[in-house]
Amino acid sequence: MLSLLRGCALAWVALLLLAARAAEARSIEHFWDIEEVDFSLAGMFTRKAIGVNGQWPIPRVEATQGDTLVIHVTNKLNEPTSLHAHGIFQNGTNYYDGASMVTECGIPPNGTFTYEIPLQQAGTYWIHSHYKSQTADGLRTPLIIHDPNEVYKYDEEIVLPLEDWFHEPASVMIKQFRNPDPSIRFTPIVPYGLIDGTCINRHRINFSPGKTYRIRLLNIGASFDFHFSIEGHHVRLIEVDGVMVKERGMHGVGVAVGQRASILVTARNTTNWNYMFHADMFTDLLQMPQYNPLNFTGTVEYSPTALTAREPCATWLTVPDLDLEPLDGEPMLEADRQITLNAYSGVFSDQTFRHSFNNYTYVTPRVPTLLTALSVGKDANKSLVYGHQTNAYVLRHMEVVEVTINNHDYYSHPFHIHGHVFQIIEVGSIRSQDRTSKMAQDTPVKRDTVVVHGGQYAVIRFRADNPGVWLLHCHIDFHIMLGLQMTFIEAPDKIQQNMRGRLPDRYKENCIAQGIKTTGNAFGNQGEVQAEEDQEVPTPYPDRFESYEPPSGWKIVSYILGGNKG
Ligand SMILES: *[C@@H]1O[C@H](CO)[C@@H](O)[C@H](O)[C@H]1NC(C)=O
Ligand SMILES: *[C@@H]1O[C@H](CO)[C@@H](O)[C@H](O)[C@H]1NC(C)=O
Ligand SMILES: *[C@@H]1O[C@H](CO)[C@@H](O)[C@H](O)[C@H]1NC(C)=O
Ligand SMILES: *[C@@H]1O[C@H](CO)[C@@H](O)[C@H](O)[C@H]1NC(C)=O
Ligand SMILES: *[C@@H]1O[C@H](CO)[C@@H](O)[C@H](O)[C@H]1NC(C)=O
Ligand SMILES: *[C@@H]1O[C@H](CO)[C@@H](O)[C@H](O)[C@H]1NC(C)=O
Ligand SMILES: [Cu+2]
Repeated sequence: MLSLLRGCALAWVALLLLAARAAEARSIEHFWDIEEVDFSLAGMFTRKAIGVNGQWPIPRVEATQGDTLVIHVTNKLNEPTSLHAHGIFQNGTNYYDGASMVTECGIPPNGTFTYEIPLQQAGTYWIHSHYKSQTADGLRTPLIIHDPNEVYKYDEEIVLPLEDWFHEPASVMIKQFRNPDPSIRFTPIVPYGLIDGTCINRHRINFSPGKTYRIRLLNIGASFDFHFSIEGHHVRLIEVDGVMVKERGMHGVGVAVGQRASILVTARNTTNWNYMFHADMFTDLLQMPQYNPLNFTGTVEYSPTALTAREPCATWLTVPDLDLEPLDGEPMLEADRQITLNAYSGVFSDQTFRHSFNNYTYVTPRVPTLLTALSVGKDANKSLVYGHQTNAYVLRHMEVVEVTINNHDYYSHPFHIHGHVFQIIEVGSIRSQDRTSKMAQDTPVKRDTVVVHGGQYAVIRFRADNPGVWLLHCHIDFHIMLGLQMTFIEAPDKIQQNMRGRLPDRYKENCIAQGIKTTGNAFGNQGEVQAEEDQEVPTPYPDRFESYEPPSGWKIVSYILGGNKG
């Protein structure tokens, strides 16, 4: 009785504290010197990583919903940099979205910039560079935003950032991936699997008997999918990409690059045994099936002296997006407008291998797209002022946009949108021989990153309720670099009304320091971009495009993963 009373009293105190905290709206301030550091992986090999204040991995950022995250950046690299808060809506603060040459010019070497990001959402997010492939070289860390009124009950929280880590810097690998010769392009690359900068097999998760843990899984890597499970334990999925969902029992959870998931796991009641956790990595790029997946295991430790029980469970399941329901119960949106994006890859006219949407391979404009939208007046409504190669679509304020993404490649792509979550409406196959498809329920799940497997399509919908310039791209770093990216210009009239004259300090100075124009179309000129201006841009070679039919000898990871094929 006494302990029950004390329990209640404690709960009340906690509630009062939380209420006080929510009202406070704190500012979470960080000072980040972004610089290269030597990172030595378990004494095995050392290479440069892009770290912060001399450290890698970069310490994670924690905040509470309602806080403002303030990061003062000094760029100590010898190239530009930027920071993107992945999954954060940046509603009214598009200029802090961090997409280099899209929403800002990038922070030049020796330059500074302060991001001031209102955190209106709660959940599991991350921060990473959006300049070239600096994410792959390590400029990435989780951003955990606590909800003062958390719906699910748990005792403790464990954050597991899963990441692939390579022998070579990304710039070297990208040269390889651009090679038109498939035998060079697909030379196997075998990455390490890390959690928070340590090898997965050295990682220990400590469990106390009977406690319930919220494990936040984040794939903050550059390229590969992870599948996480714990032997001898069931997991309950409660969050995907910051969206709370109705609890769903699972054997394990898959997270593709850019995706996050929270699971609840209740520990066993005794400390007699330890268990293994799996973080298996599915490596689409590997031509050697015997290495796929790369099976990584670590330890769930109840007691340092206990032996490890084995209860293998060999099934890999992706997250069944179409069966999930968001807790907010938002009904399926009715589409006002349809856009189809065909993802193709192949050798382009410049003799490099590239990715494309509708045959446009993304090439960064000479003027950041947001500055074009702000400076060209009524022309901001015309998609061609943003250039051909940004693949820009101008959206009307508040319209519901339906995007069908057809993946004509034979490997999967995790597609990510900025400034929004989208409902996942339908997933299916575009192969003529198996026209399967599956529709969402009345209240479709919302995410910011959806996996579309090779030869499959996904239909997504979102409301254009966030004026700004937002990218949609594959989150595989190497695919962004090869052009799998496009642009939404959402409500240009509202962008001009809301953001003109509100650009932060040093925003334009950072452009001028790099000789980047701050007005005009994608080339800094007047009016729509003419074909001549875009001349040097690569176009597809009709006869050298790849398709979703894989070369013989390939083992398709998508089939193993199952996707909607169950
Ligand atoms: C940055 O500043 C350092 C020290 O002041 C200087 O040595 C270096 O040349 C500068 N680099 C650039 C790119 O301006
Ligand atoms: C642990 O013990 C509690 C209370 O005896 C029981 O309710 C619970 O089901 C047990 N949990 C497991 C995982 O065995
Ligand atoms: C990983 O485990 C699966 C299932 O046991 C197996 O088929 C696969 O070959 C393993 N991968 C490696 C690289 O050993
Ligand atoms: C084009 O601009 C007008 C006002 O200048 C606006 O009413 C209209 O909605 C715009 N169209 C789009 C697609 O934004
Ligand atoms: C942005 O803010 C507006 C006005 O407060 C709101 O109507 C809209 O839903 C918000 N959009 C997003 C994506 O947060
Ligand atoms: C893209 O180019 C390929 C090869 O030229 C062609 O087969 C395909 O129809 C084109 N797709 C679109 C959407 O234009
Ligand atoms: Cu991709």
